[in-house]
Amino acid sequence: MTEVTVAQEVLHDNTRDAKANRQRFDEAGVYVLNLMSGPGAGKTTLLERTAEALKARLKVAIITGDLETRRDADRLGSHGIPALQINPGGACHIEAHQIAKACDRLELKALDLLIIENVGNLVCPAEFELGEHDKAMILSCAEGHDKPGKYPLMFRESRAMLLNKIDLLPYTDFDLDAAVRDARALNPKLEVLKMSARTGEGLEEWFGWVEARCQALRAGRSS
Ligand SMILES: Nc1nc2c(ncn2[C@@H]2O[C@H](COP(=O)(O)OP(=O)(O)OP(=O)(O)O)[C@@H](O)[C@H]2O)c(=O)[nH]1
Ligand SMILES: [Mg+2]
Repeated sequence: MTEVTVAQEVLHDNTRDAKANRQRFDEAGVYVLNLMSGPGAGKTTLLERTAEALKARLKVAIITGDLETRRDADRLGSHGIPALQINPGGACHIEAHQIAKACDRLELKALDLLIIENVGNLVCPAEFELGEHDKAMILSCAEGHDKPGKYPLMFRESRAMLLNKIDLLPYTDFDLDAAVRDARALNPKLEVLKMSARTGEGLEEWFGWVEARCQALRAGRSS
């Protein structure tokens, strides 16, 4: 069997598992967001702040993919929400069957919002559907504005691009307008939110975005 055939079969199985996950999420009425980025763009930091801000209004849980440690799950769990860790076994992304297994440990029906923090990687996570309602990605101002053209799939697949670490703009040569222009050239519908998970700038708009997506699912307007 060739390498190409094996890769196609893996993707085929993943798509089947993702469909089953999606059915389960819809039956439970929980909105599921797959958050992706390169390593260190600020996923866990943003999710810590998101959990703090939304937990009084929404029942939130987070599943995080960490290759080697429990650090992210420990950080997230310290905010009083269920935070489960998936160790993707050396792979550079989370797969749908791993989400299914993690969900066996959650009471999905009791949740409003489930966020998946994918493995830090700008390429592979975008190739694997998890059954989520939306994908969002973080591009941080410390990574370079050339990333949309270099790693196009994640920008194409995402509903929203979160431009994080804007507090660092004065210290970098990051060109915000160029990043947005190049990302929207790949995905004209891409929603863009600018923020700093450190200073809190822009976070209210992000919290509002997440709440609005949860409400849209409840109202049957998730697509
Ligand atoms: N200056 C600044 N630093 C930030 C911001 N958001 C996150 N950081 C810092 O960036 C580093 C990485 O943040 P994490 O939240 O761990 O990033 P991550 O995307 O979860 O990382 P991985 O899970 O390893 O891919 C930490 O030192 C954070 O404190 C921000 O908005 N501004
Ligand atoms: Mg993290």
